[in-house]
Amino acid sequence: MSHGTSKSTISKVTSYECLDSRGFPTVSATVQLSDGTLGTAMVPSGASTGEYEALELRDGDEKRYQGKGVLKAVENVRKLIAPAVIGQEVLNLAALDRLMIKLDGTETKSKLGANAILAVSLAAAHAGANHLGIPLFRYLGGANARKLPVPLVNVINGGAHASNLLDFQEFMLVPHGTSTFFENIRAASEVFHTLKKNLKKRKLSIGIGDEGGFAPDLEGPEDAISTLVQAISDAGYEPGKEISIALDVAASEFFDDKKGKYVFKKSTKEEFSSSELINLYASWLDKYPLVSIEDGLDENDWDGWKMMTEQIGSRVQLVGDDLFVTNQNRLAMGIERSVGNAILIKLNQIGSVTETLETIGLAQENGYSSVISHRSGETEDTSIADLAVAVGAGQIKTGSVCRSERTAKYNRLLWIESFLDGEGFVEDPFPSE
Ligand code: 2PG
Ligand code: MG
Repeated sequence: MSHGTSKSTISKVTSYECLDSRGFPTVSATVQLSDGTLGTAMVPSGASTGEYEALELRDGDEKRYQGKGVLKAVENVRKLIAPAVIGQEVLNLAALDRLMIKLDGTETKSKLGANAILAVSLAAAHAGANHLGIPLFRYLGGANARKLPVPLVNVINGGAHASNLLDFQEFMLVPHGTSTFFENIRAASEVFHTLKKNLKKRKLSIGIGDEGGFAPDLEGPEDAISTLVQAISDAGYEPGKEISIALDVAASEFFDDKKGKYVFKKSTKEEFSSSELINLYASWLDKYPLVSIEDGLDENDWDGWKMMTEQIGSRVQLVGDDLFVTNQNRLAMGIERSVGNAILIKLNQIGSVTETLETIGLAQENGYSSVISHRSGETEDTSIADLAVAVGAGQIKTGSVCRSERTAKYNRLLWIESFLDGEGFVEDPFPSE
């Protein structure tokens, strides 16, 4: 049914260009309903984007924001999407998303822009929740949505997110030792501050990267990992039992197509084949409390991924980010080939709430874990915190415990936990025995 005039039909859609955490523009949209209810969202933006992501529409006009303006996407919301969705029922989010996908008509949302479509999709989800007077996590997840995620807290930044000598992009703390989000995030914060002291003692930089983690010139990935293990123990926690470590290698960023090798281009220029990198990871599994490796190999290295899954997939979570790009078809290819065992979920990689929920559903049906994720370019929008609880993902990756665009998500989770008033729970995804 469309073009009705019930209280929950869309009556107006507005959009504007706002700023993300790197100071570049991004799209915000507001959906208004016939009864006056509003819903607003802002979309994030990646730096180490996967080749197969939906298209983020940028103006390319060098006179504005160095070509990064999003006025075309904003105009697409106002001139093309708004007229199509006005009169639509907001509570049928799947139909609304499908309508926008059809209006776009391309595989990668390249006509309207995934940033334009997602802004409206997410704003509509908020409007629906607000119309019913319930929190977004309840709206998307139902009455029994109560599982709080374990956070993957990125405290050392490298790769495309920092101008230091680290080739790997993210070194994360995984506090999974308690049954509350509240205590787990405290553990991460205490280690973060201990790490800061330890880096200072070593006369290393305590300046931070794009996701709020430190960006010191450590000697390489293994130095970063052992530095984290040291900080965990120095803060009084037991590595592996209470706090473990996760990596986002973001290997596509340093895969050299011509050489067919992984090259540490920011540091030593060392070269690795897929199997050499896998051996390196395997050796770390023996030495360190490493529980999760994201994008350990390039997004097109399916054979390498297969080998990696066979060799270490039973010992560690292997997360596909650039590999799967939150896309059902890419994930289905992975499932078919038994590649990876977890998927990173980023709304803007696919460009609508409905498709994101469908991809999570496919992962869940096939025993793949889902890690809900921010982008390196973020805003104060906290929708992903609600999404994590709504689908009971069990894990969220949303940066360090500083910079407000990161802590906004943690604070929202703290709010959700307190709102649940004792009925929320954390399930340890990485029990130590
Ligand atoms: C990643 C993300 C988020 P970006 O690779 O997982 O941490 O980075 O948003 O730059 O793609
Ligand atoms: Mg990644």
